[in-house]
Amino acid sequence: MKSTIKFLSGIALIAVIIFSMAACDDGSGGTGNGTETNPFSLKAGTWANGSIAWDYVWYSFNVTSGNTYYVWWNDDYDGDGSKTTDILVDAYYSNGSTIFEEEDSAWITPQSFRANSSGMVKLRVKIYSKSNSGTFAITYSTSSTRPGSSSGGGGNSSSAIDLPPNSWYNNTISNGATQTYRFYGNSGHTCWIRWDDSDNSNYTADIKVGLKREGYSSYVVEVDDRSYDDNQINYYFSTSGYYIIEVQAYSSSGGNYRIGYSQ
Ligand SMILES: [Ca+2]
Ligand SMILES: [Ca+2]
Ligand SMILES: [Ca+2]
Repeated sequence: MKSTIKFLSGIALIAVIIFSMAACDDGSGGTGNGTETNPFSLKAGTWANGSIAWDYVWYSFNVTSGNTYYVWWNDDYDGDGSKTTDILVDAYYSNGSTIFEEEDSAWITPQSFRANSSGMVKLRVKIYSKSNSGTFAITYSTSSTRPGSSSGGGGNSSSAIDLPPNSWYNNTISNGATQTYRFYGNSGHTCWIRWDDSDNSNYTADIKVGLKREGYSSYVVEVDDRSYDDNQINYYFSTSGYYIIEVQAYSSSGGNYRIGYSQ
């Protein structure tokens, strides 16, 4: 009896190995059709651009038990502003057990998990609001640093903090320091950059703010206190691309402030 069980489990093991080899990503990415049975395979560190209208879109990658994995997505509200729909994401092991469910955001902070078994993990992307179909991008890595790529819009090689649209980012700054923020500007749109500091509120830092295109040294909006404008810059983008907001501590004593943008 024992030997029969051993034999059968040996067959099962071989079947599992053959199946995982067949399902294994060859490293090029881009296989699959996005269904649950044939998910798009993700390549570590590479952004996959997706679109969704009403159904689910499935992605997969293979994990090794004991290793930690990080998943990011770039969508409307929680991304760099280049994607047009808001998504929720579930993650499952191949046996169906849940890793995370209904997660809304993974841009500034990735969703991470330590694999408790080896094999395929599936990500199920669903649309947050059915009236808002559009684009998103998703990726994973074994490193906690968000992968950069022009295709996914995450190519942040600088120390700039990626700023999601329509939300405040709270920060502190010391005297004489410079801090930078990065976001995606869409051609044909006007962006509003607003901040609260000691000039207009109870925040303690006095900051001055400027705007430049990523990779350029000249400013498209010069660094200025701008308290006479009620702490805001509005700028019309004639060129799409990444822009850098530069914040400089203006007073002798630093402190805290908040900043945000919309377009
Ligand atoms: Ca979301
Ligand atoms: Ca001032
Ligand atoms: Ca100021």
